[in-house]
Amino acid sequence: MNKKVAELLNAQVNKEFFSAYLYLGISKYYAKQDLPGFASWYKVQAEEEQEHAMKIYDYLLDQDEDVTLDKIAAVKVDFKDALEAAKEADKHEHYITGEINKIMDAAVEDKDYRTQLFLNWFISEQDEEERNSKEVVAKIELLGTEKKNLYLLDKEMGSRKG
Ligand code: OFO
Repeated sequence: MNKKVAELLNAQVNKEFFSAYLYLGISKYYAKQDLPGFASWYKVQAEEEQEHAMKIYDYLLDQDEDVTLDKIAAVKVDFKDALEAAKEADKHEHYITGEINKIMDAAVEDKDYRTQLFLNWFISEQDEEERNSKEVVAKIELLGTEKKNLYLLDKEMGSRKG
């Protein structure tokens, strides 16, 4: 594998673990706001992000590449309101999509067809994740951030299993 592609994939392992950490912080915020459904939704999301990190980790090792496990940066664990927390997640998903696209650009440039095939899964996953995070923001915007308004949405959020 080309050095640049391997380095970008390696950095993405850290970014996916950071995403897990970020979502755990958001989950913690909602738990403290007595919104267990929201807390559970973001906790499920945090678990998914760890799976993403491990997918890339396994791919690198399968390709006989090395993996460095870098420090994971601290995340925000407090927000102004439910909307700010949901927007943080939405903004982050757009950032991650950009990072995945950069790896794809490098793989295309290197004619690394195997990595392109591997990354296709992440391209569709990002499409889904952007849609999900945008939907949460839109629903909170519709209902407003008062806790009594978020009560029904909290029940719906809590039904997410994976
Ligand atoms: Fe790993 O998909 Fe979100 O960040």
